[in-house]
Amino acid sequence: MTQLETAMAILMKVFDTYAAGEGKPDTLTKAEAKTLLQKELPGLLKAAKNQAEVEKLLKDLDFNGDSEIDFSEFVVLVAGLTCACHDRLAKK
Ligand SMILES: [Ca+2]
Ligand SMILES: [Ca+2]
Repeated sequence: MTQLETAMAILMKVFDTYAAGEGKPDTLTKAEAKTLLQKELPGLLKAAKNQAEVEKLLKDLDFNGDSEIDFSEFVVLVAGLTCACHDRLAKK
């Protein structure tokens, strides 16, 4: 696989691993989403000032309002963070 294909496969694997924890196997409940953020994006959680900000982030991610994060909603988060990091690196 190419590097980008590998990156996409990892993205799917990470999501599936955490989504399988409880409830539906193809979506993240709030608890699953929090675990994913804690384990995979600790820097983002550190950047959030408090618990309320984390809650708001999770709520904002849930575009269709079903209280779960599906893969497309998760990808929006990753894409947004990737853009933010890329902008920062590009400016250096
Ligand atoms: Ca689940
Ligand atoms: Ca949702």
